[in-house]
Amino acid sequence: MRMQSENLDAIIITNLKNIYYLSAFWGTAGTILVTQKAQYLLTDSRYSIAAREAAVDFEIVETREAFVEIAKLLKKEDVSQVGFEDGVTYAEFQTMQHQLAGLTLHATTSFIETQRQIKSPSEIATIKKACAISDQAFNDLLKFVEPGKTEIEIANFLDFKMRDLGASGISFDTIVASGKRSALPHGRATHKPIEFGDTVTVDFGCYYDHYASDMTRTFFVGEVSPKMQEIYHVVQQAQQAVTNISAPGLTYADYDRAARDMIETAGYGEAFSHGIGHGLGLDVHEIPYFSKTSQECLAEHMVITNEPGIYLENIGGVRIEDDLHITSQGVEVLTLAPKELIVL
Ligand SMILES: [Mn+2]
Repeated sequence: MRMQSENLDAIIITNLKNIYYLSAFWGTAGTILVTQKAQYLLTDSRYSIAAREAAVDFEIVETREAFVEIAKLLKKEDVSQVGFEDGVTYAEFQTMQHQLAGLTLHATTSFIETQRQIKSPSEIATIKKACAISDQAFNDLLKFVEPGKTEIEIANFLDFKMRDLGASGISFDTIVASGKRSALPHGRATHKPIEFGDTVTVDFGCYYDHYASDMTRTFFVGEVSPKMQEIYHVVQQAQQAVTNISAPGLTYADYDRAARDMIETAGYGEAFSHGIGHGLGLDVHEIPYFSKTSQECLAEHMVITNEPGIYLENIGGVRIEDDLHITSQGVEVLTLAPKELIVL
């Protein structure tokens, strides 16, 4: 951990996904304390057996008052500078200040999330399974969609299908936006029925063994207008350009620009209104987040999304999103569902 470089004698980890990342313990209550000498996982009686089984490198402390115990543990060591995660609630911060009075508390940002950006081989294997489930659900969806089915029925089909295939749940509320509603980048599924000639954008993902997938596909029902066909091909080419250029060392700005340049050249710059993507792992949205100006660089074994889109109000929208694994040689595309223009 980065404790030494940040001059911390100890750090308190409260984010449950960071706790899982460090200890392999998954629960709804837990706190990790790491000092220069030892590492502890504090949790209550509901979880102590599970914690002992999973978090084999941690000393398990059973308590309902983690910060009271942390104060006792820290008193035994010569500790003065204590880090905590800046995502704590205000109430947790107040408890911490009260129970750890006398110690100097330092808020840290993305302390563990920074490490989480670089995935291990087993994390990548798990994300691949989550992606394969999404791929299969999409392929099955193409046989299910027909005029008359509502957006909510389509969303529910994807959600149930992913669970059927072994997912523990969905990684976010499934987006289904059809017809003119496809111009809403994050249109929530409604009772609107699919009509002949509709564009349909689905953005969905699942959790498999705690790791997320996130994929978007746009397809057409019955027929596709020349305009929608045009923007589909612009997005498809822009999305492919990003995948082609991806490799360790590429700046976040260039990652974004690869798609944005093509979309601007085609005359739709204004209609690509969001970022090109984000990191993916235990959280469906995690660092890195790509900005148009960041000079930070892609690194080997990041898992990120590539999701350009064009949204034309009162006409429709297209987004195509893949999950990418950055490799030493370039990129491995993890979501493999078809991307050619599909008219059902
Ligand atoms: Mn996404």
